[in-house]
Parts: sequence; C-alpha cells; structure tokens
Amino acid sequence: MQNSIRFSRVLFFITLLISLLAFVSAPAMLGDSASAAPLKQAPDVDLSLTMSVNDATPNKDQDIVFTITVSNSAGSAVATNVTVNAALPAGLAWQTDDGGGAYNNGTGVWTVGVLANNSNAVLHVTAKNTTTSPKTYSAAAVSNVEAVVNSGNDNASVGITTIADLNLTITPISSARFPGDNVVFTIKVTNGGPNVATGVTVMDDLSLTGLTYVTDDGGGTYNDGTGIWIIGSLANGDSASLKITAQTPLTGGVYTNSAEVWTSAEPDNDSTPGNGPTPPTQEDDYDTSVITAEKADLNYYQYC
Ligand SMILES: [Ca+2]
Ligand SMILES: [Ca+2]
Ligand SMILES: [Ca+2]
Repeated sequence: MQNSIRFSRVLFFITLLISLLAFVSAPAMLGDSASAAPLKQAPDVDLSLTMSVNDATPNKDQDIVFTITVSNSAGSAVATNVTVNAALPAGLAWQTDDGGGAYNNGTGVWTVGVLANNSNAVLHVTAKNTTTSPKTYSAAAVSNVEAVVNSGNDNASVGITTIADLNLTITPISSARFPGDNVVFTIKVTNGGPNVATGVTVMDDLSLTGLTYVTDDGGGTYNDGTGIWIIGSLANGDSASLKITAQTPLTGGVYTNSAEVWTSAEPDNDSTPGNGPTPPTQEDDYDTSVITAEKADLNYYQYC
C-alpha cells in the first residue's frame, strides 16, 4: 500500500513536471516557428529633397537653371528604385538638363535608381520663363521598394516671380503765366526693376484738362487723340521721358494734368497700371501737375 501511494506521488510529480516543461517551452516553440518563417522587414530609408534656382526673378523668355538634389540620409539603408517627380509647371518650358536621359521632360520623372546611404544625386534642369505670372516648381522624392521614413522632407519647391516697379512723374518745366500761354509738361517713367518692363504705355489725355495740345517730342510715340504714349520696353533702372506742349485757354484758370502708366506686361510690385487715382494714397505710377494761367492783369501791362 505504501509503495502504491509512493508510486502515485512519483507519477503525479512526473506528470506535473512534464506539464510544466510543456508550458515553459510553448513560447519558445512558438518563437521557433516564427523564426522558421520570418516576416520580411523592409529596411528604412530617409530620402530628402532640396531645390534652388539661379535667378528667382527672371525676365520673360529668360532661361533659368533649377538644381534638384535628392539625398539618402546617413544611417539609412541603401535606397533603390528612387525616382523624383519633377514636372515643370505651366509657363516654364524645358530646354535641357544634365540627367543624361534619366529625366523625362514629358512626364517630369527623374529616374535616380540606387542611392547609397549618406549620398545624393543632383539634376540641373534649364527652363525658359515663358510668361510673366509667378510660378512654383515643386518636386517629390519617391522610393517604391524601401519603407520611407520621415516623409516631411520628401518634397521641395522653389518660386519665381517676374516683376517690375514702374514709377511716373509729371512736371511742368515751364509754367503758364497768362491765358493763352503754352505750358510744357515732362512725363518721366522709370523702371525700378528687378525685371525689364515690356509693353509699357502711358495715358495723358489732355482733352480732360481743358488744355489744347500743341506738340510733343515723342517722334510719333504719343497720340494726342487717344492720349496714349507708347514706350515699349524699359530695362531695369532705365527711364523714358516725353515733353508735351499744351496751350492754356484764353479764359484762364487752374488746370490739372494727370498721367499714369497705362499698361505693362510685367506685374508691378506696388502699383496697378490703368487704375486711375487711388486716394488717399496715390500709387507711384500716377502723378498730377497743376498749373495756373492767371487772368490778364491790366496793371501788369501798364507797368511792363
Ligand atoms: Ca524622407
Ligand atoms: Ca510701381
Ligand atoms: Ca496705377
């Protein structure tokens, strides 16, 4: 009987031991089974992109060179199948690039391929600025094999602006003193740049002043019927001037002659062509000159 009880106890402990061993080894066995068929973990890469341009304020029809740099950060895995989506926006016409065929100027895709860690690839794209409107050239780096981390630096953009600053003054260089006298106005337009201004015209409509047009020194560029003075192009820093001679009426009085830049193909940074007076703050493309032709003073004639 004693032996039977002892045998039962030994059997119980052996069973318990086997159960414990089975319990303890279960996770290890699970682990073994996981390591037997491991999930493929894609390595991380951190691509980043920067862009710059050699002239952020190009003239219309000027060629400019964009530099696009894609980098794979130090500590990353080797990036493969790297591409950069870098299609030019409207108003920038591709001329050439140094990608050796890796840049498709139709789709805008730059195929970079393999990029080792802590290395970069650079592409220069030359494009013609075909319009005067502002534009933004944007690009995005893509690696379609590796897990890409830190996506905040995968995109870049660079803006360009074509702009001029036209300034107009009008001054009487000879004041009328008496009714019927001639007065000469000088209209001067200056381009403060930075870009050339094209298609520049000025409006000075003498019919609104009560004065009578006599002559001008514009060589046909001023139309006294429409009041339009055609300047054309003005380079950065250049000026154009026009002298208009007008006669004051015999009635005498005070006459106001206003002139304004009427058109420009390039936007102006601080004024709008052809929008007239803008009180209380007058734009710099608009100016007014007031002249007075006094009524005949009999005493003046008596003593002169
Ligand atoms: Ca990134
Ligand atoms: Ca201006
Ligand atoms: Ca204006």
